[in-house]
Amino acid sequence: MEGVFSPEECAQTLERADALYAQGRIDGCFAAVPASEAGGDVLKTYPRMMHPHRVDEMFMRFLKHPRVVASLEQLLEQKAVGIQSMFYWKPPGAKGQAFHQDSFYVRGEPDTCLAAWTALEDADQENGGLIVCEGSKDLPILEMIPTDTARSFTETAVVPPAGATPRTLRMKTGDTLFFGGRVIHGSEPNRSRTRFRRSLICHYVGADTKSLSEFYRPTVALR
Ligand SMILES: O=C(O)CCC(=O)C(=O)O
Repeated sequence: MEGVFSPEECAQTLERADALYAQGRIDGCFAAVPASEAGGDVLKTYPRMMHPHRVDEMFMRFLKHPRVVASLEQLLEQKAVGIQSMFYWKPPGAKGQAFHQDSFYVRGEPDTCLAAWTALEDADQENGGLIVCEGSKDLPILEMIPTDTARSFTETAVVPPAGATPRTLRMKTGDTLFFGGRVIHGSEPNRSRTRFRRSLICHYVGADTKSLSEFYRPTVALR
């Protein structure tokens, strides 16, 4: 969906991320390692922020973004609750994230997991934009096997079965992709020399969810 976040909202998110990052570390959210101690791993210097909505009012507000919530509820055909926010810097040279299904981690019962992946700046093949496998949304949860950690900061991956076709998306600043928890997705390294690929990634489940991995609690009411 194009332009879910306005240019001002994208800029505001980047500004808040900068302000949190300036603190160096926030327990339960991130801990940055100075470049001089990171052994060349830029993701140690720019680690993703986990659950920034738990420590920052603006991230909480954007987890509840009215246009996101309206789309989620249309897709889910019920009320949704927020379970996760993440902010990715993905600086030049950063590794990607191997193919996976979010439902593998979320373990919702019933399984209604939906992601809202918002580009805070243009994302494409060069800077490690999101890759989704078309034809994968109704697959069962697949086995995870060890993967190439030279290209992925995560260590395990699913192998897309026949009929699941990887496609790299081109997303403009403010665009949001909504996708279900069974969709196989991931990304390649950021091969740009200059461009970050900053994104806000939030996860939701239907309000009728009975059980869920503990990592995603407490859930957040969206209205
Ligand atoms: O943004 C990426 O590179 C991958 C993000 C992702 O796979 C996820 O949030 O589950």
